[in-house]
Amino acid sequence: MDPTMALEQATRDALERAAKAIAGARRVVALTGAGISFESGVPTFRGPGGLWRQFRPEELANLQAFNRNPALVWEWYSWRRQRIAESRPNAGHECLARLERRLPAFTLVTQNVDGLHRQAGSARIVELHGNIWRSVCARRCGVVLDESPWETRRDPECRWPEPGALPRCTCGSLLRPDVVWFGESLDTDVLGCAIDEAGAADVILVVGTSGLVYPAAALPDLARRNGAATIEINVEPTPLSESVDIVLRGPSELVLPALEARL
Ligand code: BJW
Ligand code: ZN
Repeated sequence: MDPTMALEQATRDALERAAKAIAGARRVVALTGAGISFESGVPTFRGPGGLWRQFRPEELANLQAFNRNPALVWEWYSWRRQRIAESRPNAGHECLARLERRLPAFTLVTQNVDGLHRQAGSARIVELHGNIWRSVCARRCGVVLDESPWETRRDPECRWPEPGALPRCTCGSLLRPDVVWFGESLDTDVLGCAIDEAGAADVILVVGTSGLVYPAAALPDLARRNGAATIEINVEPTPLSESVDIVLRGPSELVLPALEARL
């Protein structure tokens, strides 16, 4: 079935306008959030079935929680890794990977830590909040352990211990997930790159994010103030919906292929 058939007439009109903006753009940025991975089976944070409905962020997604109870935090991240390992990129991820190959300059800025964009074939990716498959030394001695399912190179000194024990760095400190927790600063180079790309974009696609978490949530407005057309793809209204130029209301796994079909 043509994916557009499932979308409202209003969305179909907006799709035409969005496709026109993208086709005329030199530089396109996509900012993605948890919603793009929902159909792949990766839970979002907020909303029905979201992680924050089942778990309290302050008990799991901050440094104080890790220092207080690293075993609990690692248990949660290991469970999430398992969920992600069982998931596959969906039509939305695949579509963005194709847009990167097709458009003159396309950058993917993601808040997601699941690695599904890379698995789908995207290459030019800015991971704002880190990656769940990487661990780093909690004392920041520089050691990084990459356990992505597709990563074959391993640091032989630094690996997961017996079940029940916590992973340790070669320096003796604990390893922690290489993700950005609340209250932690984003990597300066990573954030700088996202700001440069958003500031230079002619079009920014904002896909599957609640637009509540900063500084990521400020990127669409930054792009708009620098002259970009702003397009939101989401199943629900968000605080960003009011200020974007085009709203495409629907699931990204349907809307993105429908948009691509019009390019
Ligand atoms: C679909 C769909 C489908 C579903 N198709 N759509 C300025 C103002 C106010 C506060 C701050 C500010 N600057 C900084 C702050 C503090 C804080 C913050 O933003 N707080 C707000 C919550 C108020 N920010 C920080 O602390 C950041 N650090 C920082 O700025 O450092 C400097 C500083 C420090 C201290 C003080 C001040 C400045 C760090 C933020 C780190 C966020 N970390 C997390 C966890 C990552 C690790 C992990 O995964 O465990 O990142 S929190 C969580 O939220 C995760 C996500 O990346 C992030 C965003 O969530 P996202 O992706 O938007 O998901 P959801 O679930 O919220 O939304 C899903 C959406 O999809 C929904 O809209 C659905 O409708 C939609 N959807 N199915 C399309 N099929
Ligand atoms: Zn170390």
